[in-house]
Amino acid sequence: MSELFPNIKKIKYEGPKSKSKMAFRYYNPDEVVLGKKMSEYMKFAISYWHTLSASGADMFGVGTADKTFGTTEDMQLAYKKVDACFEMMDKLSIDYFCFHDRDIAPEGDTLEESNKNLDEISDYIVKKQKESGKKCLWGTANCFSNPRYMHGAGTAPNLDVFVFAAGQIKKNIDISLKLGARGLVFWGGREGYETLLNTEMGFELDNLAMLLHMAVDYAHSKGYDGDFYIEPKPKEPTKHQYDFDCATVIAFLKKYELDKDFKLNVEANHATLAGHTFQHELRVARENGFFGSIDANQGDMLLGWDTDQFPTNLYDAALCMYEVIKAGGFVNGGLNFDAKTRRSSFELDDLFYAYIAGMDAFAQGLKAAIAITDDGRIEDFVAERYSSWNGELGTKIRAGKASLPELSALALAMGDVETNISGRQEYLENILNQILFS
Ligand code: XUL
Ligand code: CO
Repeated sequence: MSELFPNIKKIKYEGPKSKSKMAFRYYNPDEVVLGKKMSEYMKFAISYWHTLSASGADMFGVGTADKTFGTTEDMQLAYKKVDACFEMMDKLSIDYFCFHDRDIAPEGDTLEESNKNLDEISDYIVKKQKESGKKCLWGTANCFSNPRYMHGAGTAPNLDVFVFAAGQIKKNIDISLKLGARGLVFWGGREGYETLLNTEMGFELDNLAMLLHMAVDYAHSKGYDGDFYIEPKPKEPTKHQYDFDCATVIAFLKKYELDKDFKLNVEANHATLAGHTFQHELRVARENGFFGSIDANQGDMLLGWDTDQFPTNLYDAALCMYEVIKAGGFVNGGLNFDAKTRRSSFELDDLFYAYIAGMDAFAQGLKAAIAITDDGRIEDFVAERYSSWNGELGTKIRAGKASLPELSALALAMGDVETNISGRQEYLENILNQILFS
């Protein structure tokens, strides 16, 4: 079969001193880190939609990148995209891909027709998976692009829309399972509101929860024992999205007794849109036992929208990988590059430069995260900061065995707090710089 990226050879690890334009300088798939090959630790994934479909179109102009791969006929193009995806995975040493149903096969005039397209293309993907050993990290149903979802899908006021979404999600579960996915993602791009003047918020949230329960029940009935993820995002396209951030989603999952089934898929640019750092969102997920998977990208802090850039910020990559390590690494999840090249980076080669940049940044991030623990100064400082709790009284309070009157008596005897110690933020930031750049 002829190559779709004939200019690109398989990208090799050549080390930091390499002068090659297309080489990994830090990502060495076979290097063993934390007891695993780097490729197994990172579990990088291609995002099918941005990589094979996004053309660089924006609100002010049509696409700049040609992703027709020599054909414009819908189904032929769908086959070509599969070929392109598998060629890229091979050339970049990426083992996983993530997809929406509508990325891999065109939507037909009816649900039945769309499902038939999915059956046909997924047969071909399974064949390519068997030949290559490549895997599906997660699948998701696109219940936001088609105009029928203008008011939402699981939260639509129109019952027919809810029913259609349920049908689409059922099929997506079938296809995801067929491709061996270990994750099912739910991102509610239009599950929210534009104005409360026309919205029954509680009614909509009840319905969304019901839809998710049905999805879990159905997947389990098919023998699925992988993860379910909600991917939080505060806004865009909807003004206010119900899956605002990790804390909001956790409260929703607990309220509707979905917390045993769902984890979180945390995306960097969604965190910053919610006014949080990426590390904050990962920490909230981890501390509450909801850490699952990651959409690795970055935003532009001067812009207020989701730019989905390839991640190259080493601080963020390091602090992200620090949280991943502390969470015990990925189980069913991984690092999906939910990222697209800039509109002006329109050549197909740019896709490779972008993935190499993201993978190298995360490889550096992983090494830096390990170095933070090995260095010890930051973690020792944190341990010392809380050391006043190590004695008998602290242990008693944390065990829930102290009372307010008892502590009041101690406070009265104390008179006032006599000592406090500095948080030493600047000292710690300097250490982080040393670790990252020395
Ligand atoms: C949108 C986004 C989605 C989800 C899957 O901002 O991140 O691509 O990852 O629907
Ligand atoms: Co995403």
